[in-house]
Amino acid sequence: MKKSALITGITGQDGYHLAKLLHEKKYNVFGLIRGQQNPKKAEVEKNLPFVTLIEGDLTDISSLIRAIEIAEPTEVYNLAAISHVGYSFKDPILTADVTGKGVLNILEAIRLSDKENKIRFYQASTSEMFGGLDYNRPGKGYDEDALFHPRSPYGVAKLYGHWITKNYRESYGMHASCGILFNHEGPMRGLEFVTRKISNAVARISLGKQKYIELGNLEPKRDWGYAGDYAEGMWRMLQQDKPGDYVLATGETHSIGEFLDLAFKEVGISDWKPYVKQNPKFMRPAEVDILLGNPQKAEKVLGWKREVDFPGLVKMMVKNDLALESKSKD
Ligand code: NDP
Ligand code: GDR
Repeated sequence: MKKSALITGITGQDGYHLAKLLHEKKYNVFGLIRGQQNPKKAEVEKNLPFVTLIEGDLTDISSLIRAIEIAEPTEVYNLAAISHVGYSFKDPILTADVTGKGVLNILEAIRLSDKENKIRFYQASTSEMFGGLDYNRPGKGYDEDALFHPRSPYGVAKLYGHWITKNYRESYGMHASCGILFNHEGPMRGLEFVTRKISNAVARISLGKQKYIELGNLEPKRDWGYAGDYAEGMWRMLQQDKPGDYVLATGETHSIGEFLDLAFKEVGISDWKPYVKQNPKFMRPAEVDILLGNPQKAEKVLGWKREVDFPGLVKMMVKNDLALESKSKD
């Protein structure tokens, strides 16, 4: 029987990569899209023409039950969230409703609809649950057993989503897994995230369309991988006989300064300082200073390994933005 997947967050970066992967693997792919006249709908229809879109919202359980009735999925991937950490400080209640309680809504929708308990479920958990403070094992990195200490309304809401998923696994025997993913980026990353903001600005600066870029804190370090590699890991988690939680990460950490170094070098600029201004507007009330993941379990159990390294990722993103910006007029 052909497998069928329902992806929430289909308009996002990961929705794009996962939908492509599942289509290659011959799944019927359904995507939950929110809102009347969602501005990203046309783009999704163009990029992912094989996806059947179903209107719904993570905060509306009736729409989730309906989506499950229509898609009859064998797998559900819950990628939808208010996912911007900085924004979550501005709208913490909405973040709790979507990123936290939204997970409960979709789990309940599955439990109520799936009488035979056959649907496999993936929850998009995050390295933001660790928070960087208890970084007490330098060189080893956070693994599945490390302490959680979220530092933002987003991280706190995700921690609820993580634990409620584990609770449904333990209480109802659901095949429900959490991928604790460290930052993953690429050409489909939203412009509001720091890597894409930089790659886009570097392209525009080199083409004379922009003079400088405004950023917040340049010190934080992140374990940055390529989003395409991480979609493969999500799928592998749901192919296991037993559900579980897995860290996906590169095992390397780099500062925003290092990202700037490589990105500007890509367009022949060796000193980026004249092109970067700091603006407190982009700083957060609490910061996650350093994240480093330990993906040993995923490597061993899932046979997963990232393919794209840090310089390769930066190069890919700058080249993509150069091509896009060379074509567009503004
Ligand atoms: P994006 O921000 O690119 O996408 C988020 C998606 O959630 C969008 O499709 C958005 O739809 C949707 N969404 C937001 N609110 C709702 C709602 N109320 N109902 C239904 N859909 C909604 O995120 P990514 O693709 O980068 O990340 C995917 C998931 O993985 C997220 O949950 C994120 O928190 C998590 N994650 C991401 C990491 C990363 O580095 N990318 C790392 C670890 C975890 P719309 O277009 O309508 O706004
Ligand atoms: P992050 O990603 O918070 O790690 O969350 P983001 O790219 O937003 O920030 C990374 C670091 O860069 C610093 N920073 C800036 N960030 C943004 N967005 N804009 C700026 O101008 C800027 N200047 C400096 C931030 O302070 C931060 O330290 C991402 C999201 O995808 C989450 O959903 C996901 O869970 C985590 O990655 C893992």
